[in-house]
Amino acid sequence: MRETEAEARRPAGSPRLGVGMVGYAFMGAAHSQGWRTAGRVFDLPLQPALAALCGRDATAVRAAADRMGWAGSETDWRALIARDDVDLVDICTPGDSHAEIAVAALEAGKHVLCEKPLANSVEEAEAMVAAASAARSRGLLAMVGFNYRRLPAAAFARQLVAGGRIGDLRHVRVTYLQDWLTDPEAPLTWRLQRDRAGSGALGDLGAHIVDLAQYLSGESVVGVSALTETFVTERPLPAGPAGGLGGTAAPGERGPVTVDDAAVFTARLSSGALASFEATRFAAGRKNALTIELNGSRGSLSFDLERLNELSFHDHTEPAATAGFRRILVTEPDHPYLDAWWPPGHGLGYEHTFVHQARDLVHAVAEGAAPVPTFADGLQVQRVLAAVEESAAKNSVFTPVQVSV
Ligand code: SOE
Repeated sequence: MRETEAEARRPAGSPRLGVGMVGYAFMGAAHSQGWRTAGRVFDLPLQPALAALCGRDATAVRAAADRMGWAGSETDWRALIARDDVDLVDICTPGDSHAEIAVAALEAGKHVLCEKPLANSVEEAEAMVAAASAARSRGLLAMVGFNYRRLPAAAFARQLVAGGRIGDLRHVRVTYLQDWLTDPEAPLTWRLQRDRAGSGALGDLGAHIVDLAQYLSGESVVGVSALTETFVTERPLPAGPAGGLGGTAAPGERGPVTVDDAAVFTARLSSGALASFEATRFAAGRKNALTIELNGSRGSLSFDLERLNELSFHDHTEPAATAGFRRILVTEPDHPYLDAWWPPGHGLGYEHTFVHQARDLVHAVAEGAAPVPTFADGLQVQRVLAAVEESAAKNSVFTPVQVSV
């Protein structure tokens, strides 16, 4: 097998994979958890070493590095990607810096993991795909972080669909609902600014459900018809850097929200199946509610992230009198990822998706195999997001209904 640039730098026989990460807020914490835990739970061909964490504020990044288990810290991502002890760069920053960091890291001879959505535009995503394919010939790998593929129930659903258990696909029905913007006084964080985030609920939540729908079905979205809305167009500025979703508002000054609050769209898939998608941050009471149902000629599958150790399966070939949705507890050692975890019934959670993501990427690096989802998969999702925005902007495709009251 050809020696990769990363392997060439590693002392002979050392099983180390040096990771450098940019960004340490919510996603950075989740990815750190993944890198820290993967090698302790799974038997990996390379041991992830948390080499250095990067952020602009020296004191804050050092404190975060200590808290999350990173050996070093940097305040400039260019210094991070130049480090000899970093083989792989993990990008957990807002979307406006994904393309620049990813392309530079690949050119510097590093493998790359980039948080979703891959970029803020199709053009940026295309540049990232081009950089990834040039780097591939030098033995370097690039992956986009759609972590929900790594839910055992989702990976298992994919196996069932691919194995023909639901037959020919007719419908995919997906929602991703959160409520952290319901309060009109919630602060204007970077996630509400188009120049930082690219889009709103569409890119943040819609990207996940488009990827999951395509992954589970094994198909691509080939066309969309969409509506988007910004319900609250102005918000108070944040009091300080907002790490998680909310943060505190500063009194007085306000600014414009420049992204969508919600996106609803229908789609046609490559087989002709019909799909519907809803992504919103205004579904009061829904915290992180992702549901997906697939209906086929032989059966149906249904998943709910709030019950993530379960998968519902209806086998339509069974006699009607006894058929019906049954709950599969996805905690058996035969289910994806679960042979390394707890005994049956002792379920997993959100954070484990990041452990599985790290595990899969480490295997890919060790084996020199392209890790999925690739940057090309991320670009395909980006194209769907762009089509949704284009459709929503074209009021002409929206047929108004006369209101008679
Ligand atoms: C915020 O809406 C968010 O943190 C997303 O950015 C993540 O991708 C998702 O996993 C949880 O919600």
